[in-house]
Amino acid sequence: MSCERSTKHGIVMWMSGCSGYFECHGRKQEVEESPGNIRLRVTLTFLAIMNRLVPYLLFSSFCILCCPAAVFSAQPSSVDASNVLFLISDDMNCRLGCYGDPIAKTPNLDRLASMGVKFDRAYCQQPLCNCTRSSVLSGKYPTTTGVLDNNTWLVMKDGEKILPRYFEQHGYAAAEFGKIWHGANNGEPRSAAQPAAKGKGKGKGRAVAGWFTPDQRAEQQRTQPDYWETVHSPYRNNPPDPTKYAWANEFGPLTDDKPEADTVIADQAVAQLKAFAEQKKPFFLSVGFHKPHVPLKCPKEFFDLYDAASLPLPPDFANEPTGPNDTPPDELRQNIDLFTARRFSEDEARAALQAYYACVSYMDAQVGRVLDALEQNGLRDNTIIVFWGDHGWHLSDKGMWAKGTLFETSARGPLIIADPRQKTAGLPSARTVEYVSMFPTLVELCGIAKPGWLEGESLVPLLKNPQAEWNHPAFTVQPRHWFIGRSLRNERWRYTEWDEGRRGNELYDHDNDPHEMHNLAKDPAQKEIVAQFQQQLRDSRVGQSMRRE
Ligand SMILES: [Ca+2]
Repeated sequence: MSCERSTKHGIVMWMSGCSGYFECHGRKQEVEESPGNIRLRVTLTFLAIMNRLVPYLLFSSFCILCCPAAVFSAQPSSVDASNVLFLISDDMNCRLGCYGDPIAKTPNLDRLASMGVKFDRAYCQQPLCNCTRSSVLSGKYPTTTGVLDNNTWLVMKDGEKILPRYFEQHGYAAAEFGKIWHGANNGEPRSAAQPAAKGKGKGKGRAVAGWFTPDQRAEQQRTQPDYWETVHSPYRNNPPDPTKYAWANEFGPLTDDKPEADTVIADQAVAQLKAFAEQKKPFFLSVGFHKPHVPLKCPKEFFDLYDAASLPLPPDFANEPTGPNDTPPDELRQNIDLFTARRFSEDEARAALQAYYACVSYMDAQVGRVLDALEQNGLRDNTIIVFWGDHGWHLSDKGMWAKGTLFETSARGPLIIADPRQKTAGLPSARTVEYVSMFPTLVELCGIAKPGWLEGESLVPLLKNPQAEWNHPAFTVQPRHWFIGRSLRNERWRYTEWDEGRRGNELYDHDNDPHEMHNLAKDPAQKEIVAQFQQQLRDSRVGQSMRRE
């Protein structure tokens, strides 16, 4: 099909820069961008115009005529000429060849890992598209942005910039293809973001039905404490409606020759790299792939890489959401992505695993095309490459096919940073790092001043020495209804509290229990370490913000 299939799950998703899915799926009226809407924003600095007046005369004139505000708001600065290639995958966990998975066929991500530092313990700050992307792009924790679900806007304070816009402000050309954001969200400054609860959106960051500002969410929490009892949100732990997710449950090889969205996105990125090479100007290129997000469909050749019947199931496999002993009930969530609100068999799980791996390999192939284009255009030696999945994903472990839990599989994701100037290519780092650190890392690598609102720690010391001393745990949060689950991860332990402990806590020893099958929070032998983590969590930035009275 597919025109219908492509339109529904491919191009529309790509158009919106959003999976359009779950809480916004199917609302075509909410789509803000149009196909082929290449979001190229070029800001020429005064310095660049003077230095390269002749070759850029025509292009500068075009920009001045078409985008006077952007041109004149540019703030020339001293810019290191390092380019940035920012690659994102959607709903990808660490089942990759370079992360030690014996099944996954990911030659291109393996190649990228050999070019840089692979972070083996990298964690998103909230395992849900809108929240983790808003965190990375703003440089703030979700408990600071207040973006804690898939229908809340990121609203930056006036004067603050999201990551690619900050690079533009410092003389970079920027372009974005595919799913960078979730939905129409794009990090408008407060003065420009005026979303309303009702009305059709036209222009990003403005009125779109069903979306709210963080301030509006806070008001709802105060005045409508039973709001999530009546508004559908599986991530806030409302019962799922199976009829809404039939499209997500479909998986298998594509049966037509229509290009998948990620193929088109890679095409655009390849063309843009060629254009950037000809411009000879620093660039920040963001490329967001959709796979392996559901529906798990891709060309048959990628399914042929895997034999479903021989795929092993995880040791904590279960036929429906099932936690270890004493799991706080809020930790588990119902499945909606696959096997919506029903049990599944081992054979069904193996078939879905094959589809997941196939989509990973398909996306890997698109990454390979972009890496090849970087090489072919002579940009490899002066381009920093970042690859990250927006969060992890359960693959039948604990009976879930989902993100949105605070278990390791959901909170952990791939992160690879390749800086050609470093001498650490191919080395792994075992330190616990956070996705919110990407913003401060990139500005430091590129010689740009670190803005004051960033909350993450720069990873540059670990790029220089992946085994350097590092005393920063990783924090991940996930709300249920109006309360928040908060989790702390260091190199050995994961400690989690729901509603500041009122609704239970969890402690897992990863040295002895890598699949988190034994909750030790109530083990008398761990009393001291629980108290230590409890204090550390509550003293942290995510523990101090959005506290309940
Ligand atoms: Ca995602």
